[in-house]
Amino acid sequence: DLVEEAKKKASYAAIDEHVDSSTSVIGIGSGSTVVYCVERLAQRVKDPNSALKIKACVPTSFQSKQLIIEAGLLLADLNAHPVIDVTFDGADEIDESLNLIKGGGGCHLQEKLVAAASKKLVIVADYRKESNALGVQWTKGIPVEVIPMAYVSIQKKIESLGGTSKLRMAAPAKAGPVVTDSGNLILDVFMGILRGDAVLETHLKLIQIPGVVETGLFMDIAGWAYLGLQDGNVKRMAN
Ligand code: DER
Repeated sequence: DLVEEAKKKASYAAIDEHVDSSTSVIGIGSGSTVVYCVERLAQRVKDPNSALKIKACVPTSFQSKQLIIEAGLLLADLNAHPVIDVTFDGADEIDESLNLIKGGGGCHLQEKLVAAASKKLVIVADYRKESNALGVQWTKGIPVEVIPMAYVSIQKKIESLGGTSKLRMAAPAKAGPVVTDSGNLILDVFMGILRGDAVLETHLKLIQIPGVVETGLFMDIAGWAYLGLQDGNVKRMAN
C-alpha cells in the first residue's frame, strides 16, 4: 500500500545515503518506519561485496532492541557507545524547520537520549508526517513522559498554563495506563498549534514542571528528513 511503500522508499534512501564504510556506531529508532531502515541495513551488512564495518547498534526502546537482535545486528548499550555516528528514527510530525513531534509510539525519552548522543539524526517518514506547523497533522497531543507519582499534579500545572492533557491508556492491550520502557507514564498534552518560537517556548514551559521527564518536541536535533511521497518519490529535507 502507498504508506508502507513510502516508508520503505524513504528508509532505503536514508540508509544508502548515510551509511558507508566509515560508519561504525548506528542508533536505531522506534516505530514502524524504522523497521525498513533495519531491513536495508541488514541487507547491506550481509552483502559480501559491501565494505560495511558496523561495530554497534544502539537501541531507543525495547522494540528497537528486538529489531536489532532479530536482524542479527550487534546490540550495544548507549553507555558503552556514548558517541553515535548516525541515528535513524521516525517521527509523528515534521515541520519545515525539521522540528518534530515524536513519542506517538511512547519511546521519545530514550529516542531523545540517543539522538542527543548522535553526530547525525536522520528522520524517515511517509508523506502523512509532513506539516507546516506542529499540531496541524498530528492532533493527538504532545507526548510528555512523566513520573507516575506526580501525573495529576502535572496535569493541574498544565491546565494553569492554559493547556489540557490526557493520561495515555494502554487498553485494549492492557488495563490501566501505558508504562514506558523507563517505568514512567505518558501525558498527551494539548497546547495548540506550535509555530516558530512556540515550539521551544512550549518545550521549556513543560520541561520545567517538576516530574516532567521529557517532551516529544525535538527542535534543532534532526539534520535530515527523508519523506516517502504518494507518487513513489522521496523528498529530502536538510537543515
Ligand atoms: O514514537 C516515536 O517517536 C516513533 O518514532 C513513532 O512515533 C514514529 O512511528 P511510525 O514510524 O510508526 O509512524
